[in-house]
Amino acid sequence: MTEKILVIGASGQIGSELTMRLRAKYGNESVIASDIREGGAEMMESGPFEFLDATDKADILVILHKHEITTVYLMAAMLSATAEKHPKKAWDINMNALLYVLEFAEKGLLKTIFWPSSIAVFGETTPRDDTPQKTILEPATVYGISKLAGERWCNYFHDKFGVDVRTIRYPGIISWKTMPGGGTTDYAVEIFHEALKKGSYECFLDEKTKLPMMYMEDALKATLDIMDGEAFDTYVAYNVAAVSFHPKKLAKEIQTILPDFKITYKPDFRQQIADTWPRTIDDSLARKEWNWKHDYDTTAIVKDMLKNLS
Ligand code: AKB
Repeated sequence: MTEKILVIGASGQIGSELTMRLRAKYGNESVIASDIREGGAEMMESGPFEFLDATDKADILVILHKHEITTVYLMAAMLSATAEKHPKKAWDINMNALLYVLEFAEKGLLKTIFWPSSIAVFGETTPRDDTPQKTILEPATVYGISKLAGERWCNYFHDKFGVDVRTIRYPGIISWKTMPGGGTTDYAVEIFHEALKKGSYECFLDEKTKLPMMYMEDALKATLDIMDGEAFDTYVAYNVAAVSFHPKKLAKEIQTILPDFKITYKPDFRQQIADTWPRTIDDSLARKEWNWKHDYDTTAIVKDMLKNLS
């Protein structure tokens, strides 16, 4: 059977670039982008697009049938900072869409699902350095709770019904094509835009708040790699790591290219969220089991971001 892919949440930060990468790999007509809002011109013009509300079960089903979809990448989500403001809506978006596609896969309507989790599954009681694959999971945020519940549902459908669902726990993702929205790690994207536009940035996290981050190129590689090949015997929501830095370190890297760049700090409610997340991640299982390897270190990320945004 030829692969027919539906990306739900295709206009978002990761969804938009993932859609283009999948179209390059499987052909434009084989990858259907969908979202509640239009995406950028490149995505809208290069292949099929459907308006789709990820919480509308009936509509998802219509699109699965219409395009004879075999694989879903479920990228629609409300991220950590916004979810704290709209807990019920966040639960609805982050949970229901996942349960719908798992159920469709159980009924044999789908072959494979990619569903991303996040470092937000970890909490205050988790070891914050070299956070292990298997550890205490007591998230303090609505977003983290929904991601942890999602992981357990994926595991349940995998073990009980043989659903092929694959998951990685994304760290903060840094990219230049599409802005992120509503995340705690978003400062690491905003800072580049402001550095070039204004020469300064007021950071909403404290200077020493170290968090795991990854360049979009590496996030796309991890996503495509875990989806390549046969289904796994065991469901694992894999830790994947690339770099870890705090705002002061990122600012210093930017200053090597833009020496006049200035950063100030005004922590807000997102500081409390960041304080419960890991500083560094142990991703040795992903490296061993499916050869995960990142390419971009902090210096390379900064160079590439400033080059592309200039
Ligand atoms: C967020 O900050 O909410 C996200 C994430 C780490 O999942 N970028």
